[in-house]
Amino acid sequence: MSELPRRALMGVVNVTPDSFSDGGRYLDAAAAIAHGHALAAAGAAILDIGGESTRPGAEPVRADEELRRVLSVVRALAVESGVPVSIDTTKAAVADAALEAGAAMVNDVSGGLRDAEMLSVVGRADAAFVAMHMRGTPQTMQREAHYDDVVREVSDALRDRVSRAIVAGVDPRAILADPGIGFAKDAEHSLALLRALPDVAARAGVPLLVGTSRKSFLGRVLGDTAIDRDDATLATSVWSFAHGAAVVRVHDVAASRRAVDLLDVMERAA
Ligand code: PMM
Repeated sequence: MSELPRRALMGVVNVTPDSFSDGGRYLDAAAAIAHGHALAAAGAAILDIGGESTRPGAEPVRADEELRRVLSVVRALAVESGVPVSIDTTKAAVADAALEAGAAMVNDVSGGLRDAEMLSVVGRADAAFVAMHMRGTPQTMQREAHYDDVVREVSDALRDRVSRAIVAGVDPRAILADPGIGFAKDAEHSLALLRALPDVAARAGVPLLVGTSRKSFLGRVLGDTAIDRDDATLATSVWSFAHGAAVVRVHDVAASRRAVDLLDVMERAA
């Protein structure tokens, strides 16, 4: 996958019992595959399949269990969905098997830092790579949300992750950087990064992927943690594309697709 589509929506397929918004809904492979088809039909340009929750405090999953959850889903959707499949993992062994099964992209929330083999696996397969920023692990990350200048520190860390990927043989045109909204960031950090997306992209040196979908900061910044997070996600999807993001990762693809199509029409009219 060397060409990334413009303003692509990445649809989330979590094959986990414990993801924060949809844990347990698609744990069965047939349900996950059906959900992937529905997201592709709703306008997802990429399907992101994950078998390990990254919610704060989530229990780690062994590679064999992660593979048991995702591999048949990756294989089926890579062949049948008509859109590229991404594997959301920090483990090189899982990435390797998923790429072998037809995935075209690896989405690594550790940006290639957690597993020393990850970047060479991606490079060898000539796959696309999402380098996300986080600190620590899902167990420890909330304690590490301390920055003097969150935009500069996250952007510089992303640039470093991108450089490492290029050195390891990943095609620079197939790399996306992701500021990692909510990962070792409090609500103010997440807002600051969203406001500065063009700066983050310029400093990171590659196009951005942004993931705000259903995250808790949406309620926190509005002072109401009981809000409908899918509604709030729409505003951030449109904002992210309007400020230069190449890919936005969402659970409710149909709603974001309509909002982003409207953004395109409004921009053309202008
Ligand atoms: N967020 C989650 C999982 N994977 N990957 C990237 N690149 N960016 C994100 O923001 C991101 C991610 C957590 O959300 P989920 O548990 O609902 O999938």
